[in-house]
Parts: sequence; C-alpha cells; structure tokens
Amino acid sequence: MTMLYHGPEARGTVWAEVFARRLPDVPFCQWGHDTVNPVTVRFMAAWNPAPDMVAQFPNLEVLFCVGAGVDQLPLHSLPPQVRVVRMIEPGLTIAMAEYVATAALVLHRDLPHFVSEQRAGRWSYAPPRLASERRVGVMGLGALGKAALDMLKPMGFALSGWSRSAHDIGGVECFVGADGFDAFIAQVDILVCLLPLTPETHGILCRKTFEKMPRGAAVINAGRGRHLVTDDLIAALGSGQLRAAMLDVTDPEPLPAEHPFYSHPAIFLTPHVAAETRADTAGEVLTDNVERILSGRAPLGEVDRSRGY
Ligand code: NDP
Ligand code: OXD
Repeated sequence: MTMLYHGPEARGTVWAEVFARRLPDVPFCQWGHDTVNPVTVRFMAAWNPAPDMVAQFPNLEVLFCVGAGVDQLPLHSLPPQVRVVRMIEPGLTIAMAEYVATAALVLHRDLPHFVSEQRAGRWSYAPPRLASERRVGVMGLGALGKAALDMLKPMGFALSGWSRSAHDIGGVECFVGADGFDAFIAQVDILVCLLPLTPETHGILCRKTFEKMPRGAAVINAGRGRHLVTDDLIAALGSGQLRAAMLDVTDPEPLPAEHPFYSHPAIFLTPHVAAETRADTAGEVLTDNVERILSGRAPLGEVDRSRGY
C-alpha cells in the first residue's frame, strides 16, 4: 500500500518525514523521484493529476487534493470508485480568516478611496464609521467561511452568511439557498465570496447580484476568479453601484499585464495569496485522514463528486 505524491518537492519532503514517523507501513513516494510499483498505489496526493496519470494506478482508492478547492480536478472523468478528499487544515484556514478580516477592514475604512486620493495629492476628509455600522455577508459557510466569520466577530461588524443548506452560527444571520439569496444580498455592505466554484456558483458575482446590493457596497472575492464577471464589476464600480473591490482570485491567473484590474483605483488586487496549504500542518492532517480510512472511518473533507465540492 503506497501513498503517491505529485507536487512541489519541498512539501513532499516534509510529508515523507511525517509518514515515516506516523505511518511507517505506508510508504510515501514522490512522483518523478521514487520508483513505484503502480499496483501498490492506494492513495494519491496531488493538485490536478492528469487523467492518464491517474489511469496508471488500477488500485487507487483515494485522491487527496492538496488544496481546499477541487474545481481544477476532472471530477467527472475520475474512475467512479476513487474517493476525493480536499484539504481542510489549520494553516490554510487561519490564513484565509486573516485575509478576509484584513480585506473587510480595508473596505470598511475606505482605503482604496483614500489611497487614490493620496496618489492624486488630495486631502479628502470623510468622517469614519464604526464596524458596528457596517454589514458583512459571507457567501459559503464551509471551513473557510466559518473561520472568516469567527475572526470578524470581535470587530463588531453585523454579520450574515449564505449557504446551500441551513446553518446555525451564533451571532450570524444565516440565509439558505436560492430562496434566501435576495434577502441576504439586499442587506450586505461588504460581500465576501468563499464559495467553491461549481456550475451553480460560476459567475455569481455579476450585474444581477450587484444591482440587488445596497448602493455603494463593496466586494471581496477570495473564492475563484470565475465567480466574478469582470465587465460587470467594472461597470458597477463605474456607476457607483459598487464602491470598491478586493480580489485575490482572477480569471485567468496570472492576469495579463494590460488587464483593467491592475490600474483600477477602486480595486485592490492580490495574486492568489489569501491562503495556501502549509506543509507542516497539512502533513499531520493528511496522515490523520489516511489513519481514519485505514481504521474504517470517514476522512475529513470528503468531496461529493456529483455536487462538485
Ligand atoms: P467548503 O466546501 O467547506 O464550503 C463551501 C460552502 O459553500 C458551504 O457552506 C456550501 O454550502 C456553500 N455552497 C456551495 N455551493 C453553494 C450554492 N450553490 N449555493 C449556496 N452555497 C453554496 O469549502 P471551503 O470553505 O473549504 O473553501 C471554499 C473555497 O475557497 C474553495 O472551494 C476555494 O475555491 C476557495 N479557496 C481560495 C483560496 C485562496 O487562496 N484564495 C484558498 C483556499 C480555498 P453547504 O454548507 O450547505 O454545503
Ligand atoms: C486552494 C487554493 O484551493 O489554494 O487550496 O486556492
């Protein structure tokens, strides 16, 4: 029984050490470095393995995605018996919560506006508002959405969240599904997208959504670039329907040099750095999950392949 890893070597070296210490009976092999007998491969850890690579391992049972999102995986063409498990690990989760908290404060305190005024040599006074006077709504109440809300809570924002199924989160007004969307979006001053990218969520940050938000609202996209319709955002910022946006993810990545997001005064852009899987903390999570499977328990973060997340 082998765990085959495909990805950056530095992370593989850390994970090989964790497996040697905690699961010495499960050899950890790095694709391209170690010789592997294909029939022994029962587990694979990778970001986006090509279907012809996966096909080489007839006894593959579980594909562990090394990231939190699985939209890059060929979920529909993987062999039907292969279970897919995504990454839920504290390093990535805390980093995302920090990013969302930073972005919410940046937009709450109107920094894109003040930075642009500074660059233009203008001293533009505007009275500050308190967080308690601003409503932050998070789309996606999963591992990352909930952690972001936890970090926002002590700042005093009025919080809400939206998800596919019902959630009950203290201090957060929760809205559910398509029926709850309009009521959710109508009361959000700062909208955070932490949804997975699926056919249902593709393009959800679009003109129709922006028009339902209070005038002068702001958007944070830390989900995936294809959640957002570029031209609709530019138009909403131009008309004043939206005030500002903070984007960590774009379509494509990296953005071409001439893309309007780079120079837009109301957009703060970060290059997909909100959060990433950390070798140390994720190595423990990966071995925990292999232990769980070997003892007949369900792994944490199993993906429903038909649902796409
Ligand atoms: P989870 O799977 O834990 O949570 C997803 C949430 O989205 C759930 O609450 C789910 O609802 C909700 N959801 C899914 N589909 C819909 C829908 N159609 N309508 C309403 N709600 C929906 O994911 P994570 O929190 O771990 O991660 C979220 C995403 O963050 C990842 O998929 C990835 O795209 C992105 N990401 C970005 C990173 C970055 O650096 N920018 C880093 C890591 C991840 P329910 O609870 O009812 O199932
Ligand atoms: C992820 C990411 O999904 O880094 O883990 O975006």
